[in-house]
This record gives sequence, C-alpha cells and structure tokens, in this order.
Amino acid sequence: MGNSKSGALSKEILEDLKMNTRYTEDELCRWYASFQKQCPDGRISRSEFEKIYANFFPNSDPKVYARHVFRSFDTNDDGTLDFREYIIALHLTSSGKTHLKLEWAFSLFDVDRNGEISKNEVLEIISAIFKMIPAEEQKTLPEDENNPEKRTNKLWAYFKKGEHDKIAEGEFISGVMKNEEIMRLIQYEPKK
Ligand SMILES: [Ca+2]
Repeated sequence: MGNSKSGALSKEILEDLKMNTRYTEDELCRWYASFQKQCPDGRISRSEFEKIYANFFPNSDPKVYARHVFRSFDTNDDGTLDFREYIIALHLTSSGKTHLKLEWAFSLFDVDRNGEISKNEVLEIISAIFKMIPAEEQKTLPEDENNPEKRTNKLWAYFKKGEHDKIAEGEFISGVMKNEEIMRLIQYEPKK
C-alpha cells in the first residue's frame, strides 16, 4: 500500500495554489516534500498544525489561535486538513487585505458557525490573538487596546453595536475593508 503512493504534487493542485496564493512553484514543491514527510497519509492533524504554528511564534503562545484557525478550515470537522487546505490556511493567515482573507476572518470569528458574530465570539478570538503577542510587545500597545476586553470594545463600538447585537458577514467585510485600524485589531503579525 504505502510505497505505491506517488511523491509528486499533482499538477492541478500546484496550478491552483500558484494562482491563489503568493507562493512560487519552488516554495510549494519544497513545502509539499516536507508535508509528505511529516504527514505521510496526506492529511495534517490539529496537533501537528499547532506545532507548526508554534514555530512561527517562538516568544508567545499561538496554540489557542492555531486551534481556531484549524477549525475555520476544517469545514467537514474530520480533524484533518489536506495539503491544499493547509497552504491556503498559511497564505490567508499571513497575507494582505483581500476579500478572500476577510471571508476567512469572518469564519474565524464565527466560532459557532451560525453565520453571525457575537461580542463573545470576538472576545474569544481576540483573546487568542493576544496570547500570540509577546509580553514585551503588549506593553507598547495603545492604552485603549492593550487587553482583549478593551480591543473587543473598540471593535464593537466601531461597528456601532449594542452588547447583544450581532455582525453579519457582509457588514464585517465592508467594515474592516474601510478601516486600516480595525484590520490591525483583528490580527497579529509578528515583528520582523
Ligand atoms: Ca456565531
């Protein structure tokens, strides 16, 4: 069984990923080789995904966030991602402000997948984001967004929502698109 598996990345998936991410053919092929080594059955589990995420954030704790990212891509809930989903996950969580990225961000915040975001859901994800910010860097944050509660309140106020209101997908995407600052509130990019 095992040895008969082809080692190459299918042309179809390669072309798809080249078109939909910013990665080159060379990078994709290299990642595929290491993906295969780590996940010989072609699927990555949540704990393996969390380990890879941890490598990107050596000075903080990205575990909870990685779990939410994983959930947002594991749409059939089988506890694994294939290579394509895995690469799209890395791409969307690390690249610029595209509509696709914001569609994904919405699904990240919609923890219970009911099609709208509650204030509690925002707090849950923003708390996970905070765990990724190294302690030293947290001290340098603006006063009105230096803890998860304040940051959640700021976002909620921007959308002009009451405590028990909800944010729908279209509203979320167009709201974030219009405002650089809000974009910054809903993600964390490690300092280079
Ligand atoms: Ca929800």
